[in-house]
Parts: sequence; structure tokens; C-alpha cells
Amino acid sequence: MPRRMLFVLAALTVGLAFLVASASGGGAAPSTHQSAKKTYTIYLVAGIASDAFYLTMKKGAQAAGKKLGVKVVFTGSTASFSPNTQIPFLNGAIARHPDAILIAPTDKTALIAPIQRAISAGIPVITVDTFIAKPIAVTNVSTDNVAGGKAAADALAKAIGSSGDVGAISVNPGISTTDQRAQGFAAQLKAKYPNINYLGIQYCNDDQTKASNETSALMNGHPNLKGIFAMNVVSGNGVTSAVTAAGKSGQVKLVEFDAGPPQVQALKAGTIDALVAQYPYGIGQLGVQLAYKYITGHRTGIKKHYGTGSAVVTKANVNSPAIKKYLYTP
Ligand code: T6T
Repeated sequence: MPRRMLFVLAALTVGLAFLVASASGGGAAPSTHQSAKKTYTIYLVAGIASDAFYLTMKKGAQAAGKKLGVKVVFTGSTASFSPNTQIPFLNGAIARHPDAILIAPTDKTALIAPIQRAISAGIPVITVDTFIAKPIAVTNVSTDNVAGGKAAADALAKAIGSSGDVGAISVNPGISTTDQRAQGFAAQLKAKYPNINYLGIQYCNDDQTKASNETSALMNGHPNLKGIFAMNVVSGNGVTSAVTAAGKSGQVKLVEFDAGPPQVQALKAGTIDALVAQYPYGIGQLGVQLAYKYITGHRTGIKKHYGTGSAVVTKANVNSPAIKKYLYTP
């Protein structure tokens, strides 16, 4: 073979080897055989790990993990729903360097920098339930909370006959979910119910006793109070217990977000008129499926947001099969 042809052949061989090496992992030493299938690990950092909503989300995440052969680690503070207590758990997850992190950020801004640290460390992050005010996460999986707030306004208006004073109890300002619920609720009252006098929101810091005390003060300060919208599990449990303790069950109408076991029980008992129930199991399930897709290289087509739906639950439909998936099973 002429020397020139030999040289061209050698160059082609080297080029081909380079292409194969690049395709198999960006310059890593090419292995001679396929290595064993990697077990991926995904962390799920809850807003608060003791909450029925996140415990149900955990179940969905673990079910998806089991199907995909992915290890799902559920973590989070049980002390409070706050950035100060959540960030150490996020940092703990980053230190383990999992393949992905799912997180329900407890504040729209305070969690931006800590989440950025995870991303800078090469860990893809998906926000579940709540989101942050900077589009750095791969995607967000959540309820349509504005629509949920509007549905709550319609349900409360129906319960009180569309007129009178109503109040609201939420967690803290700065949380994407509850802020959107508040926004939807106020907008719907303004647009559709001119005879409802909205007294505004009180914040309970996700503390049931505080929610309860605020509700008692609200009822004392407004003897004609017709109804209350409680914007999550803990606010709801506090509101329900204060209304029950005051002997005003059925008199002050209640609409609450979420469907934890005590809320469902109070709905069945007639203390709560309607629940806007989310689908936390589905949020956890889809979060893990999307993370798996992303980390296994199937990145095209992943949208920036996925909605998982919600349902208005009343005494009339609470036992129907279509509603079952919306009732939390912590
Ligand atoms: O309502 C849920 C969740 O959607 C929200 O972000 C925080 O509160 C809950 O966990 C219920 O307590």
C-alpha cells in the first residue's frame, strides 16, 4: 500500500476513535464493555416534611422511583415552613451530590441562591408545588393555584349567598402557591361578587395555634362574619378548630385549600363547605418521571411547567371515585 494511503487510513482510524469516545461521554476513557446500569438517586426536599400534602407527594415520588429503578430520598424540616429551616436540608442534599433534586421552595426569592448552588454543582433541580422567581429550574410541576383561588371564591360565595363579610388566613407572603391562591381569590371576588366585603388576609406562619387565634379575633371583631378562606392544610386546621370551639360550625362558612385527613373529616361533618384539593401524589410522580427523563438525556420537549389539576370537593362528591385521588393519604 502506498505510504500516502497508509497515512490517510491511520488518520481516519484516529478520527473514528475520537468520535466514539466523544459520543460515549465527552472524552472520558472509553470502556471496553458496557458498565452495569447506574442506579440514580433523586432527593425530594419538602416544604415541611410533616405536612399531609408533602407526605402524599412523597408516596407518588417513591412509586415513580420504584417503577424506574430510581432511589428517591425524601427530606425536609419538620420544624416549620420557612427558608431558614429548609435551606440546611437542601444543602445536605447538595452535599450528597444526587443525580437530581426536587424541591418545594418555601419562598420565591430566598431559595434562588441556594437552588443556584445546586445547579452550579451540576445537579439539575425541578421545583414541585411552589416555584422561585427566577427560571433556573429545569421545570415546575404544580397545581394551577390562581385557578384554585378563583374556585375557592366561587365556592365561598355560593355557601354564603354572595354577600357579607369574608376573611382569609394564609401562611406567609412570598410563597408562590399561597400568594397565587390569594391573588385568584381576591380577583374573583372583585370581578363577580360586588356584595361580598373582603376583609383581607391574616398570616399564620404555618402555625395552627396562630391561625386559630387569628380566626377567633376575626370572628370577635366581625360579628357578622359570613365566611373564611383558609389557604392551606395548617391554616385550615387552625380555622376549623376555632370555628368549632366557638360553636359557629355551619354558621361561619369555610372553604379551605388542600384535603388532609382532618379537613376531609370536617367536610363530612359539615364544618367545612368545600375543599380545593390538589393532587400531590401526581406532583411527586411526575416530578420524578421528568427528572429521570432529564438525567437520562431525554431533554428535548421538557416544558417549563406542568399542571397536575385540582378538584373542588364537597360533601356531595367526597365519596365519588373521581375524587378519591385528590384526598391526601399521608
Ligand atoms: O398547600 C400545600 C402546598 O401547596 C403549599 O405550598 C404549602 O402548604 C401545603 O403544603 C399544605 O399545608
